[in-house]
Amino acid sequence: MSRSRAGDPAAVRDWVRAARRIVVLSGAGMSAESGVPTFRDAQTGLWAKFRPEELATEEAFRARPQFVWDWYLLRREMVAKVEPNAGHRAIAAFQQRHPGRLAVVTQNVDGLHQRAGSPGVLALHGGIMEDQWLDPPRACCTASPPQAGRPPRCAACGNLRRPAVVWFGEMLPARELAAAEEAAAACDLMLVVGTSGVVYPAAGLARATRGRVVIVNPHESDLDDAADAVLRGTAAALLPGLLE
Ligand code: BV8
Repeated sequence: MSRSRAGDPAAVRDWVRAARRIVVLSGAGMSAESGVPTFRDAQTGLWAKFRPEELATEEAFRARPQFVWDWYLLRREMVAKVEPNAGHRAIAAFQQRHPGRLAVVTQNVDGLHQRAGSPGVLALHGGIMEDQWLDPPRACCTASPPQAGRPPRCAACGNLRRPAVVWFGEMLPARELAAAEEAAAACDLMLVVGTSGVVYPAAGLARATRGRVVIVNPHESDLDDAADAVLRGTAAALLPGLLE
């Protein structure tokens, strides 16, 4: 039995006012109005041209390191050119006005919540602007800077640099995931913004929470059935009015 019903922004605004602990669970749609393509929008999604298995996995990187590295470079350059949107800024401003009342849990790797000024962002899938060693680094790897290349590598042993993101089939960072699970369990309201709800364990947080679930999404998502209210609209248009 679906709990979701067409949501009324005024009612949700009252829920926000009454909530002591709020979690925002965001996905790629949170950054769409900043100009960052989402993963699954058919015409523009990052996966429209490729399937996730082809690119966002360790196997894909080991098989075609330059191809995958170049795809991340392209995304890194795009993210570097965009700005947080009114939705990111509304969340950060709310956190400034009400310290400790709202936690951001994001699936996004673009760093836009952090750049908008949100403190303590729980980035479940890492960050695209950083990279790390593909294999555990040896003394030679850390002795000198990686050799330039696509991807860069250790001049001595050939260990490759890889994007510091969580690929499919990889465990999420334990600290961030535990903190996100704790926040979801303790909150009395969860705003699920801009996610198709396809990727786990992140999407599972919206099903595990004790709090009311509100979805902010212009389209249907896999989490609509778990929602107490669905606001059919975009992050930048709706969040400023909800988070006063
Ligand atoms: C794990 C980083 C345990 C990389 C990402 C087989 C083997 C192993 C695991 C699995 C398996 N089969 C399934 C799994 C689990 C798997 C999974 O969930 N697969 C899915 C595809 C079924 N999960 C994992 O592998 C996770 N790890 O389970 O570890 C384990 C370990 C070993 C062995 C077994 C188990 C790791 C998942 C993390 C993957 N990394 N990102 C990179 O970015 O390159 S996920 C990637 O998808 C992004 O992080 C993205 O955020 C995320 C989810 O997508 P969304 O954010 O929801 O984006 P999407 O485009 O789908 O939706 C956008 C939404 O926004 C839409 O609804 C749209 O309507 C809306 N929208 C559009 N515009 C706006 C808007 N909303 C508001 N405003 C707007 N303006």
